Amino acid sequence: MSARIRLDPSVYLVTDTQQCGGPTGVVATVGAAVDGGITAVQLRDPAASTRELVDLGRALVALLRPLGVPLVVDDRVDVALAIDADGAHVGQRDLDPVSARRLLGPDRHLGLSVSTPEEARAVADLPAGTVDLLGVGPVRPTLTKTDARAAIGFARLGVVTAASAFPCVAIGGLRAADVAALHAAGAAGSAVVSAVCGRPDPAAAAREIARAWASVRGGS
Ligand code: TZP
Repeated sequence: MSARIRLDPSVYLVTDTQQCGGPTGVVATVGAAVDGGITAVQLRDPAASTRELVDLGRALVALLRPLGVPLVVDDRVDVALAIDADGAHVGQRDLDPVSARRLLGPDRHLGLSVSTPEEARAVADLPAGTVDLLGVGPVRPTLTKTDARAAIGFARLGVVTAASAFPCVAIGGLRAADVAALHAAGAAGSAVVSAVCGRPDPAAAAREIARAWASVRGGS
């Protein structure tokens, strides 16, 4: 029986080392955001060296594991395994999800980025248990990811979530005020970078998003 970790994607923080002012700032931001109520963290730093990513990842595992907040690593399945993270997230141009699952084993989380209903439907053809969560976006234009695809908007987000057999976390230019629209479009959560990273009060920024999700979910 698989003991795959449970990841609540409702308030999903994706880290940006530059926006946080460096690796120490990432750890401080994540710590504050946990106080604010984030439910999952993705370590993302495409510009970091492997060693820098491993060092930052280990610091985040040390912070988050005792608090029970899952950490996944963007793109780098090798780093996720090296630091004993809770999982990984891959994009359409990264390691394919079947290979990622083979490396991760059955118990870690695996997310996959999609932007179209076709990509969302294709996930259903993968072997059972390959992917746990889809990241859908960018919903709005974003300055955070320089090579992001064109923004899909909220209506198209709804089409993608309807085509998906998996929970979907929306990403791209999202703020607390978007949560009701995301929920209405079938998203299970919002993944945010600049709404929390680099904010003067990341705990308050995270809390605003967490409260918005609690409210649309009926206070749960
Ligand atoms: N993938 C699609 S958009 C994006 C990623 C990693 C960046 C989202 O950043 P922000 O600052 O929340 O728009």
